[in-house]
Amino acid sequence: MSDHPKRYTITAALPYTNGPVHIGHLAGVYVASDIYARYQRLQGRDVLFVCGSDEHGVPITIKAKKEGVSPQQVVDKYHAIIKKSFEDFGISFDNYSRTSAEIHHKTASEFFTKLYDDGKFEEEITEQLYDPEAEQFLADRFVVGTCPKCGYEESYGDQCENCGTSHNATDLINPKSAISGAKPVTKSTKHWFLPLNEYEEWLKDWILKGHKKDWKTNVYGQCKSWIDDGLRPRAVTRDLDWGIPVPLEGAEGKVLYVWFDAPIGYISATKEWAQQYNKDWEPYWKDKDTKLLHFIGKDNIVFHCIIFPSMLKADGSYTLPENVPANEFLNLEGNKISTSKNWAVWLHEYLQDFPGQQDVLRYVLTANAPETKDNDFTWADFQARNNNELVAIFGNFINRVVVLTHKYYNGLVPQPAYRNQVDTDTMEMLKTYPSVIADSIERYRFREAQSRLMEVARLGNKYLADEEPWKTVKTDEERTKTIMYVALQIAAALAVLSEPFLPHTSEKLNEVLNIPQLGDALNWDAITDEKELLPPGHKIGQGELLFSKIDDSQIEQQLEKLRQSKKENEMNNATISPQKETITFDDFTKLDMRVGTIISAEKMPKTKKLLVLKVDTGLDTRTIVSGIAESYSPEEVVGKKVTVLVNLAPRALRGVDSEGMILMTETADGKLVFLNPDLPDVDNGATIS
Ligand code: B3M
Ligand code: ZN
Repeated sequence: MSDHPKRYTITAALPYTNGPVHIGHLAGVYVASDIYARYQRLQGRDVLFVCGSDEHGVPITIKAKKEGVSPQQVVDKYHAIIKKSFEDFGISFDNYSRTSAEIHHKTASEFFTKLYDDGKFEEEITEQLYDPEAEQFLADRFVVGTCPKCGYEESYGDQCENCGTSHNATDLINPKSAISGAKPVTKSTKHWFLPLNEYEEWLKDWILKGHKKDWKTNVYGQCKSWIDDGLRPRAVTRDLDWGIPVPLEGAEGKVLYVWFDAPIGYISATKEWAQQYNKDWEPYWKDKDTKLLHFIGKDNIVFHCIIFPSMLKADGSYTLPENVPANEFLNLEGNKISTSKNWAVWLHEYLQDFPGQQDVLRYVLTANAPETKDNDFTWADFQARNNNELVAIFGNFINRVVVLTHKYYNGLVPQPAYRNQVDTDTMEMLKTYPSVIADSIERYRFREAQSRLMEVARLGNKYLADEEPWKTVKTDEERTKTIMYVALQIAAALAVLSEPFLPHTSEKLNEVLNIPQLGDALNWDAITDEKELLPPGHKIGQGELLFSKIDDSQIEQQLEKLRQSKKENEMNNATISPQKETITFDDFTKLDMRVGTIISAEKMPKTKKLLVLKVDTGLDTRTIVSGIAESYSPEEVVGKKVTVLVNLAPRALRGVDSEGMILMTETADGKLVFLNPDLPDVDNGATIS
């Protein structure tokens, strides 16, 4: 392994405090960062692992409005739930802070003031969107409209959820206020901007030409595309009454933009921790020999790779992130996880429904971690991985070793005799795992690392199955001792190596094997150095089952919960939209609708919703861009008969001219379906009237 920095500052994205934490957050950020932090601590390295609640920003004010309470009440409620569920789940933060804490307000204000005093901001009076009905300026999230880049009609003011582009609210086509629905007007207001354009060259050097090629391809790719698109000044203040007041005269009614203050939250959390333990916070952020790592989900990449580093650079005294190992998204039973649709597995509910089984969820989320692409969580897979892997392989091996050691030797590790080739090969193999697992973790490949860990349990199981101590015990006492000795060493190695992944299991296993009694000697390196992990004569503890089977009824209960959410959503969506304004017959006859057939289809690159179709309309073959990619795959639609509005003025979507529109309707659960003129003997080009 390469040499290591003096210390690690590991941050995990601060969860928004407008709802509890779900498995999507865990799989994207928290389990991975926790494995990494625990692993580095086990290696004896100086680690600081921080996180906290992100309590500002518009989503929280929206939630407060909806629930008829104050934003502070919203964040107090969810901060408590989130903090407790992280603790119960075993995420080993050194400090879990919150951005409404005084120390954070102070830290963020001072950060802003220093940049302001150093002349790092541009001050500008700009035209902002203002809701004349609600009489307030509209923050990004309060504006929805059509994305100028991909044509998605429900883009937020700051970012399009469809294509991921970040933009300014004034760039939206057909903007609408999310508060009143009113068409916003523009009104002038003064704000402070960080001129990202001035950091473009530096970012190019640092990320593109620098050593950041070892960043994950998804992260590097997003950064490159942002930089290549050209960066623009970015407002770091907002007209809003919830947040950290802008610490300047004449800035009343303005607060720091949430994405300006939130990442500073990592620094405040460090300061808070340092105060508590009487330490110096600065080396964790300013020493050259500190490795700063940000664990985040893919929707946060621009903020952690471009904007926050530019802020740190502007200050000048900070180190920059060494890596930003962002994950993709986790889906649930084939659908996107959604807080508003209650399509999620909530951590605090899981902990209630599966008491003592934190590690099962950790295991499954790591096994399916969306490291390089979006992935799916299903309850069937959860059950199978528990029953067939944790119980049948890991648990079974340990159980056999412990039971036999008690049965044959009263719980004492036996003195081994002659080692044959199988024993030597097995011990040699065991020795290789610490570095193999470490190597995967150091490269942020946690699913690979965990599957290597399971190989150790498999190695143990196979060894026992092949050597059959339950048979040799009748014929060869010495041989049996050797077998059990080797098996016990594998069990001890598992206790150590499983800690980053399955901390509760590791703790239990330590008790079962009575490892604390051995002192500090038993660590990661001891396995490689082939020290005796459990010396002859060591007395192990009492057996305890590490894992237990999860039965169908438990799974059924979870699936029923999801079905319930689906039903409730369908009921909420079932509202029938009112009839539109009356039109004349002439108006109707202006529509030229024809029967057509889709003859080819492909996904529009870099979008989730759009398919580019070639449609035979009977008149011609034309290109139509249709927003159906979440309902149909390209293969499914080829050959379908459809109804096409052919005389719609062409419009460009993502640079492709769309020459018409395919008529569709939506099912109760949100799937788009064709109005399919599936009649015999109707040819392409037939008119509909
Ligand atoms: N609160 C996370 C999110 O998108 C956002 C992260 C802040 S990290 C400084 O849920
Ligand atoms: Zn878009």
